[in-house]
Amino acid sequence: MKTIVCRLFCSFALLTVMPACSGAAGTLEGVHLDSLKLPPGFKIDVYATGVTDARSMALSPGGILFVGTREGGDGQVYAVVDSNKDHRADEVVVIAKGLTQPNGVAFHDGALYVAEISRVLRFDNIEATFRNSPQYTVVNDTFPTDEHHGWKFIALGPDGLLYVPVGAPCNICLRDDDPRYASIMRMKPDGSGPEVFASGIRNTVGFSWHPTTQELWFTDNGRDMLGDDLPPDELNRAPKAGLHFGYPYWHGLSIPDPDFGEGHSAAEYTLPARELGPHVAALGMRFYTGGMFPAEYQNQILIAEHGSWNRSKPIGYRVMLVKLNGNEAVSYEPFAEGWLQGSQAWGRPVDVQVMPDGALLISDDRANAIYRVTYSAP
Ligand SMILES: [Ca+2]
Ligand SMILES: [Ca+2]
Repeated sequence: MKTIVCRLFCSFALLTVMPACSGAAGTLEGVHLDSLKLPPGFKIDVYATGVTDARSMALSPGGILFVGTREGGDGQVYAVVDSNKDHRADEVVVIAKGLTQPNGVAFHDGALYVAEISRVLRFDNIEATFRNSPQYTVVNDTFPTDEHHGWKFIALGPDGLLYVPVGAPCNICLRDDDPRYASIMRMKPDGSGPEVFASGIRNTVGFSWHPTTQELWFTDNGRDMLGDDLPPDELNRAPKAGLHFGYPYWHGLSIPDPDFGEGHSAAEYTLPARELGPHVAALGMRFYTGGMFPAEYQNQILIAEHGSWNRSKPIGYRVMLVKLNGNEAVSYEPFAEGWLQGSQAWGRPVDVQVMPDGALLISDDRANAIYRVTYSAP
């Protein structure tokens, strides 16, 4: 593997195509910050550009942002580095390439974990080695190889286990020949002991654990081809192992699947904590745990919506805020929007990441950018 270092900002060689140093961030090619709307007091800026196919994010203790990709590049994983600590990236380093849809990234015990479709890799001591063609160890290569919903979000749970979802290899199908399909699995970080943690999940590409209850919350993408407004995407809560979340039999709170739902009822399944918009493609989600945003945001959920394709009028392409009252998800409202203009979207949010200073990063795999949202009282 060859390490490629791309110096993004303040590089004279790139000034002509990336005039980031001018401070006129709204004019960056393909990025239209001026069209983005957030609540009063919030500001959005560019953290990094040129991050081709920026997908899931994971932050190291030293502040290096690792970013996975799906299919828009060369199977690469990035380290995005803010060397001078001015809250804007100075370098985007390709630490690996040629991987198979390495969407998932997680940091644990000095190592970066990367999930391809069927393998989980570990790059040891990555903060010290990321510039020097780091080698990896394959910790598990036994996941299904299906490309359909095969790309993964991964994260370390409070139980010290690595959570690895396996999507349904289809739009809608029953694959009870292999209980790993349409599940969230978990295993020891060394790759041993994989087990199904939760089932009946079509395709989750974002999850996180509540900061105080330590319970897993996750997004799930609803099936396609049931019309513009059915079914909803979902925000789910899994307080324990062994729950079934409905797929392919049951969608949202109350929708039996036309092909698989007959003879089933809502009572058989763990229903979503909140129905999200139809076809919005709810992906990355995090609890806001920083100290910068107003107190009302504390421990609330921010969800990146990648945006619809299976709908006559597009929706999504935004970051939503879900407020909780205990375990009840009591509201669902736009937090950052404007990537969708009319029927055209210039950007597609994929993941969100709370930074140590309380700012929120948002990745975008269409504008190939990472944004930084800050707050100061108006
Ligand atoms: Ca910087
Ligand atoms: Ca469900």
